[in-house]
Amino acid sequence: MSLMTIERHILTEERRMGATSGTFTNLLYDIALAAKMISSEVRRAGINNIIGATGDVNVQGEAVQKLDIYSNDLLIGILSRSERVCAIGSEENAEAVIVPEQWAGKYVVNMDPLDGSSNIGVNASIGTIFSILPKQSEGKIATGDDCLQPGRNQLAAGYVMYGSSTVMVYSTGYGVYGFTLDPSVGEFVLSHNRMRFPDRCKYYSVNEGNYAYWDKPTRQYIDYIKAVGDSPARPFGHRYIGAMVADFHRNLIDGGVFLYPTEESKPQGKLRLLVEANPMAFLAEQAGGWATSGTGRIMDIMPTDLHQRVPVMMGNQEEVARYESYMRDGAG
Ligand code: AHM
Ligand code: MG
Repeated sequence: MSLMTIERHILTEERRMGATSGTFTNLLYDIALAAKMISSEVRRAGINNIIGATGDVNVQGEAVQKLDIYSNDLLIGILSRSERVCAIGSEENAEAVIVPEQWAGKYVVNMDPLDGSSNIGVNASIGTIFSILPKQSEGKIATGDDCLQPGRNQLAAGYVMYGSSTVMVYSTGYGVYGFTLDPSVGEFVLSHNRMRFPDRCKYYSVNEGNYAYWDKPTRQYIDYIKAVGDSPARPFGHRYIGAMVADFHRNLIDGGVFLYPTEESKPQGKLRLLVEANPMAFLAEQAGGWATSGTGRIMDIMPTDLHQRVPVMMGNQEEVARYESYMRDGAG
């Protein structure tokens, strides 16, 4: 039996990228290690809440932390001492974390340590999203601007989904690969080789409760995919978990599109360009799909702010193109 573990796979990918120092491999290992630790904490979340209920102290006498804070602190702790990373942009931190000179490396990581955190309380899927970029500034110490790069600069991106099993999906620009955590041995093992969106778009994922607040072309597009018709076969099924990682993952495997459009009260949508939209857009394109803000390719947007938001539509390439034409010309 030949098992492809994530460690072996990452090593092969680094060679393909022409990188030889091992730094990139080790950076992805670090993320996979953090993912295993977060996964274990996620699996204990209900127990910790019971134990921590009286004074936020668990059985070892440690303070019980909220899962999103735990994940953020863990990832920043591991990455900032690894000597592989110089700056970290996190959804949980107002400013970029700049790694001090003695530990500074050559990569930048933007991340959402625990996305979909409103799902924690109801035992539904959540995820970690990451984006790896090259350092741009001169010198050893990074600046906050190193995090503000367009998505097309990404060297790698991925997510970890804490669902019925824990799955890590990543790409270094040579296709998309998914690994399932075998909790009995603590290894991520290749389970989804060369992931591609199926040609048929079966599902759409959007918070349809906001229909009344969407712009007119978005409403018209959603009306179209819900109407009975052929080529493409409609109506599409509707699936929405409320955690981008889980909604994206289903659409990637079964065929679909994910949307978070603008709303009257959210003129830029809800999702963050650097920590949510760009890494998922990188994966979407690598899996034969596409990702648009409605007016253009997400990965071409020049960021100006770490927490900038962007409207998102991604997945099946043909449907993303159709949505763009609705946004441009209105219903046909
Ligand atoms: P979060 O970063 O605060 O968890 O919010 C992001 C999440 C996404 O995972 C998900 O797609 C979206 O928010 C759901 O939002 P809504 O509840 O408005 O549908
Ligand atoms: Mg998030």
